[in-house]
Parts: sequence; C-alpha cells; structure tokens
Amino acid sequence: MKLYDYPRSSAAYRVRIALNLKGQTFEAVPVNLLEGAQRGEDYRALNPTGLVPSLDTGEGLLGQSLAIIEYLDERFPAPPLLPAGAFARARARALALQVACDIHPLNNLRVLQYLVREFGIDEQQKLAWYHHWLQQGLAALERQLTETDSPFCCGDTPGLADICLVPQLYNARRFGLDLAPYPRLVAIEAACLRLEAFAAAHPDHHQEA
Ligand SMILES: N[C@@H](CCC(=O)N[C@@H](CS)C(=O)NCC(=O)O)C(=O)O
Repeated sequence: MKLYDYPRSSAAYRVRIALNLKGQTFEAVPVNLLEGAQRGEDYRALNPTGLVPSLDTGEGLLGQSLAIIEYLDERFPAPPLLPAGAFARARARALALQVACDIHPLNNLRVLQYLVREFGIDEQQKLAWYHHWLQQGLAALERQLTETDSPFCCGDTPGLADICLVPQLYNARRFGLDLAPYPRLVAIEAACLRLEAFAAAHPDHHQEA
C-alpha cells in the first residue's frame, strides 16, 4: 500500500501507527504541507479535500484517517484496534473522535493560516488559539481516562483511541503546551511509545523525516 504522508501530520501519524500495528509495510509518498503540495492539482486529483493522509489500498484510494484505520482493522483483523462489545467499542470511538473531531480540526494548518491571513492575528494570538482548544480537549480526555487505570486508553492493548492520542500529544509539545496537567495522558503515551509500532511511526524516526 502507498501512504500519502507528511511526517508531522498527526492524521498521517495515526495511519502509520495503525499500519505498523497491523504489520503492514507501506510505501510513503511525501506530500510537503509547508510547501502547499496538498493543495496542488496533482494531489487534489487524488484527494479533492487537499488533506493528508490518503491511502492507496490497492483496491482504491481512501482519505480520512479514522476511516482508513477502521478499513485496516476490518481487512487485517489481528490485532484488533477496537475492544470487544458494543459499549466498549463506542467508548473507544468516542475518545478517538474527541481528538479527531473536537481538537484537531480547530488547530489544523489551513485554519491557522486562515486566521493569520484573513484576521491578521499575530504569533502570540495564534498560539493562544492553539493552546485554548488543546487544553479544553485534553482536560476532558484526562478526566475520562483517570476513571480507569489500564496501561492504554481502553485496556491492556493499544487501539484506536491511543492511535489518536499519541500524535495529538506530539503536536501539543511541538507547540509548547505544558502537559503537566495531564499525567494520565502522558503515562498512556509513554506506554504506547515503548512499542515499536508507535516508535517507528513517530515523526522523528519516520523514514521521510
Ligand atoms: N479529518 C482528516 C484530517 C486530515 C488533516 O487535516 N490533515 C492535515 C494534516 S494533520 C492536513 O493535511 N493539513 C493541510 C492543511 O491544513 O493545509 C483525517 O483525519 O484524515
């Protein structure tokens, strides 16, 4: 499979982790977000959203990291990325969606660029915006996850929620957010990064970095 990828993209990072957990090798095709390659006609012809990642699955191209991860989970069932049972599965998805829908889109590159371009916000205001949405989202996750003491978000094995959490924390650090108020999230992140599948997907270790 071919992953249209950018090392620091947290949505692409999610898919790299999932591919690694599933033991699937893939070819990474770099799409340089800082140079705007995601908006170029070549890439938009493949994925009209102009966002990474996209996965060429061999049976068609897919966008949207969560849809890709669920596709991988169905196509390669072991190890499962969602727990057993309807309630546990819904809870795992809810945690993942808190990152993917409630935090990440507000702080995406194109949103930050729009705020700068259209409303003339400066670096400090941009950072305040960024930290505001992160803090709200991470505080909610921390509160929910302290109700359990499993090594990962939803039990003894890593899954969809961890796959979303780890890249978001990488991103938070990159933008200088103090993670001290979120010890449970940081502990889960540490447990994940001890695993090769997560470590190899990290932007600093990823082959395209
Ligand atoms: N909901 C999408 C989000 C994809 C997304 O926002 N990707 C970011 C990188 S993490 C991107 O391509 N940004 C380019 C831009 O904002 O111009 C997913 O989960 O795949």
